[in-house]
Amino acid sequence: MLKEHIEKDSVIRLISHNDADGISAAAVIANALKEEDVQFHTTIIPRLKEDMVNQLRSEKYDLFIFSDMGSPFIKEFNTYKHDVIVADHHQVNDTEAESNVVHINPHLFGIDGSKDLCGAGSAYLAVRDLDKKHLAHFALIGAFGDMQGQGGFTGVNSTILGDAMESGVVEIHEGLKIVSKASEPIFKSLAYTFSPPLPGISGDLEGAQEFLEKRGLSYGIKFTDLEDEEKDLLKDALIEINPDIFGDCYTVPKEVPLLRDLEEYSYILDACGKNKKQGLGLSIALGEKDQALDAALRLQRQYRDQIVRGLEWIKREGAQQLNAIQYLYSEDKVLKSVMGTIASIGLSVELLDNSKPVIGLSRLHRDIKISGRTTREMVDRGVNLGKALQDSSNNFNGTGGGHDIAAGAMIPYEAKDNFLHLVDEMVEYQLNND
Ligand SMILES: [Mn+2]
Repeated sequence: MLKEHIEKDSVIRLISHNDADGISAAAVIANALKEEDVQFHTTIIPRLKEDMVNQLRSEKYDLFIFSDMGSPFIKEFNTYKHDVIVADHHQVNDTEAESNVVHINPHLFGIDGSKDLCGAGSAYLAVRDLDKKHLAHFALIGAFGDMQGQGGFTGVNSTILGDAMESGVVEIHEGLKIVSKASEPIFKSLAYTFSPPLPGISGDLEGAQEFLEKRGLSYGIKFTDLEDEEKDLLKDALIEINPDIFGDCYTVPKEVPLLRDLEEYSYILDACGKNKKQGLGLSIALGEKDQALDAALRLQRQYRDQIVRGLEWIKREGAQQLNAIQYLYSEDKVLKSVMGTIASIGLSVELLDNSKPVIGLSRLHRDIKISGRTTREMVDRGVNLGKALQDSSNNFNGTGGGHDIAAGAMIPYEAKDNFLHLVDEMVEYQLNND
């Protein structure tokens, strides 16, 4: 379908999600279309809602592409007069796509969309056979953004890694998996490394400084400026905290240093999205450098400070406990903006109890935005947050869904306490009935 539209010189409408995965998904498609000299119009949004689906219906484009979103709306797209491609990886319903709709989603093939293929990966599959294997790294950046690559790539992701290696765009080498090795003083590199988590150091600037001082390492210089002996000393000390800190690093050799590491690239896109500068993220992925990169770096610094502030808050206040879940609630502007992220990191650096899913709540006027996160172990024990948040939010006229391990919802403010209790009951039920 895409090939036909490219040949017909169609004008294409691209709609994607505003997180690192969604921006990477847009980057795959936009780069592919740019290379084919196709005209397209991209919009990156926080979530796809029914009113937008209905409003797009009347726009005059030949083809719509939805990436990292769209699967819940196949029924609506079936009634569009246009052609539609949906490249998503979130949970699906049972509506089958009509002939005007191409639906790419790992769940349709029994593949786990929370670990084996991300939205950018689905988008990559849409363009892969148009001779676009050199764009495979964007699929992997999306996977990192979706927390899918951290323990090594599996499933379709590893097939895509194969494409990236084969086309020479990505290289793998062993090293310390700490961030900003060449751009920040070492104590910040350590404190801003959230994956793999370094308990006592990740998100803790003072903890990171103490750790380095105790070992006689200067904390104020960059990792790349350390002597080889010091690097070895640091490596051994970090491996004692978390052996995963040393391992495969994935790089794009042709990229500028700031964007060379795939995982760090995903953090830059994440920082752009979280600060409502998704256009900046996409333009970087389309090749803008200089001022665009400076602006992105500023956003990243600011975003990391916000995460550290959020983690300090969790350390100070802890989470509110229910039977089967725990929750975080804040009306603070900064904390609200990083709620989902600090919920994930709080679990991984063990600031939060790993045996209970965490529900982060951020008040937005009359609504509450919910971010739910849990661990792979809890999913194996039966927890499905996507289902719990979908069913419980629907019960209070809200909307929700996502993955078993990470999900989101929006509910009216008044429903907050009842909603939390319902989610608590549902998770308890999932655990007892698996
Ligand atoms: Mn995604």
